[in-house]
Amino acid sequence: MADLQAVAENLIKGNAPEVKRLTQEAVDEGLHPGQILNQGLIAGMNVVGQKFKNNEFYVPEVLIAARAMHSAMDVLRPLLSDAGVQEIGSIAIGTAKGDLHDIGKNLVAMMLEGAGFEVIDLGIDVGPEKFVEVVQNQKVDVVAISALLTTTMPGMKTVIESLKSAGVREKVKTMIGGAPVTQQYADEIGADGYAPDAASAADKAKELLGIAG
Ligand code: B1M
Repeated sequence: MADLQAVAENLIKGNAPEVKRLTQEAVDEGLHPGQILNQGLIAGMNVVGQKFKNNEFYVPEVLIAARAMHSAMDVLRPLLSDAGVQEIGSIAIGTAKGDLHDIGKNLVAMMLEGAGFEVIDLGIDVGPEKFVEVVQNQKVDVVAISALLTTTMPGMKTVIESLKSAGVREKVKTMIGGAPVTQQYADEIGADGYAPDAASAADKAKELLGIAG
């Protein structure tokens, strides 16, 4: 039987082939991809984060765990997308300038895809000009910015200001998130929305666009 705890445990150990195999097994047994994501992969990654914080893990262990997570996401990504219906809106997402963390951003992107959004992933270390450019040149309903460092959070404000300067602020909704980000910060910088985790990010994006359910 699919064992999501084993998924989490192997992810913490950085055993990529086993994480991928167990993820595939869980999928084959019919578990919902969102459940595998939350109770297996995210649960494991949270422990990794905690261990990193407590200096029990160092950068290499964290990177190896992140690689295991990515390999399992190759299995889950298409299924999360399939769980969605027709695209309900378009979201440009990126990690703030100077910020190289992308695990949370990628999870948010996948949940958004799973909820039925078209996701334009701008990657990591995304400067304001890149956000402005995509809003000017493509159909974008929401600009979503992730930051994991207190030092890169101000970059989110710069994006919003740059959208204003370029005259496209009113064309889009903006939402932000990431471990150090709060609703209060979102209010302070004039972001339209904040979400604490990947699942609620999808709900928030729908709410911002007035999409029910
Ligand atoms: Co870094 N790192 N890191 N790191 N790293 C943190 C963030 C840190 C809290 C660790 C610590 O010290 N306790 C700390 C930040 C301190 C601070 O500013 N407050 C830190 C630091 C200091 C650094 C470096 C400066 C370390 C150094 O070099 N001395 C350096 C900076 C590099 C840079 O960005 N310029 C650095 C580097 C790295 C690695 C490269 C080794 C690696 C990143 C690998 C990668 O992403 N590809 C890494 C990692 C993995 C972490 C921790 C351990 C885990 C982050 C993670 O992936 N969490 C992290 C410690 C921690 O979080 N406890 C840490 C799992 C992920 C699922 O959660 O990203 O929070 P998270 O995403 C969640 C929510 O936040 C939310 O949904 C996600 C899923 O539920 N969310 C959104 C995220 N984005 C959202 C956007 C939304 C809505 C919700 O709307 C748009």
